[in-house]
Amino acid sequence: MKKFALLFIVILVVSSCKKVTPPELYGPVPSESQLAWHEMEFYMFVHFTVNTFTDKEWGYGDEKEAVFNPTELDCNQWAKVASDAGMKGIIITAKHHDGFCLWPSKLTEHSVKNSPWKDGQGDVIMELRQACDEYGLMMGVYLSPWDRNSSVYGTPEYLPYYRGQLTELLTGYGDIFEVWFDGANGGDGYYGGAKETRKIDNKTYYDWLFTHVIVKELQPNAVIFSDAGPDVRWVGNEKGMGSTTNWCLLNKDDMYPGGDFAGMLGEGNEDGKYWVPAEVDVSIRPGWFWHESQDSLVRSPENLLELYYSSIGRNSNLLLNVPPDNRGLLNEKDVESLMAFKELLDKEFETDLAKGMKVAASDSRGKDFKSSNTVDGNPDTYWTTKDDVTTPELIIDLGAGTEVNRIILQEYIKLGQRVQGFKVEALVDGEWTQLVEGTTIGNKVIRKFPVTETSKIKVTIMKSKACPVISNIELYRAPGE
Ligand code: FUL
Repeated sequence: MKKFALLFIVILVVSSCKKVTPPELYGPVPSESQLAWHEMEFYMFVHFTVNTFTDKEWGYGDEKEAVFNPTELDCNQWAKVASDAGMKGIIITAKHHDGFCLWPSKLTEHSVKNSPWKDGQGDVIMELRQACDEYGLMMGVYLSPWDRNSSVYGTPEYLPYYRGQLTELLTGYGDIFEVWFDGANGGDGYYGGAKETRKIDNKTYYDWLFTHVIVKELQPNAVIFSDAGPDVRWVGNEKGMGSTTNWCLLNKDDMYPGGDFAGMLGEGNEDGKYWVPAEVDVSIRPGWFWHESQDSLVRSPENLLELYYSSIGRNSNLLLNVPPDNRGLLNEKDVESLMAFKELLDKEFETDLAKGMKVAASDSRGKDFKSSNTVDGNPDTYWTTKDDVTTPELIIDLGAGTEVNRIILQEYIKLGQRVQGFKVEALVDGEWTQLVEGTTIGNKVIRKFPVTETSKIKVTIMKSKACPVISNIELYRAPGE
């Protein structure tokens, strides 16, 4: 009998020491550079070129270099504003469709080197690099594939030119976090004086795969953006609207920049073969470039907050364009609005009411994966269940009755995007009342609901491709009703 008891104790000890393993990866997962990109969340787009001085959105390509003459250009001001607004980087139009280069490219005369600005000795990209370093921001570059200035655009000769410019940017200016390839391609232009329409085949002309190899070789940590990835995809609109169902997954094999896919880019593909999350690009003004006539049309702080919810709150990153004016400064109107927006944002998410609260779950995989990991403020810990459990629920005990009206949910995306449906309820007068219902979560969703006083919040995963893996839940009482 004693022997049996001993054996039983040994089995008990051995089994309790046996390490419970994390769930297997499910489907495509993000690369290291994509994970770093997800953490960037919010960054600035800077549209700046000859258009800033000619009052155009698309320069024809015949603009004289002499028009580029900012009187007070100050990249430190751009970087300070970006940083004060809570942004983590700046992506600049090193060359827009007009072909004018903001750096002294050796491959063309159409650049700052022939402008009066700093007597042709200036380099906007270098100044931005230094400013980004000063303010702890990442830097990214936009290099328009379409070049309305180049005489060789539309011929095979253009490709070495384009790639040569890309190489200058990716070798001369430190670490680049994102390389932005625009889908707008081909049409009429100056083309070295030819002044004609040149159409290219978006699918074949640029031989994108080869260009991607160059980027990966020169900047292994950078992500590549285009309509079709390969690392980050366009959200499919320029209105600031992420999709409420938003898979970080995409079947991109037959896709290319400038193709006719906008309609499906918002949602991505539930069964996508690649991890290609969405980025929302939108301007703080009606245009992408500065126009004096639009100084009165800058988005309000409240509108910027709505953009935050419809992008970052929908599992996307937000690339907000703030174009410098013809002095080379972010305009007072834009700065004022951005700073007021940041104040609103800070008030919105002032105190996380779920942090450190007691949590109970219908299932857990073991102590390393316990439900309280969702409220520990540590992005590296998570709650998950046994493999065969895909619809668990979790209850956060807020103690006393507490007013709440916002919830943040995050999956631990290193193990893949899994959740297909969820709901959030509150215990009100002894009954569970539904606050929110949703489909995907992914890296992050933020949802609003009417102010509700409750002592308990229940999150139910209604449908998941595999056992859900939730890293973070936050609750807030934002100002207002
Ligand atoms: C578009 C361009 O044509 C616009 O000028 C702007 O740069 C926007 C971000 O992308 O395709």
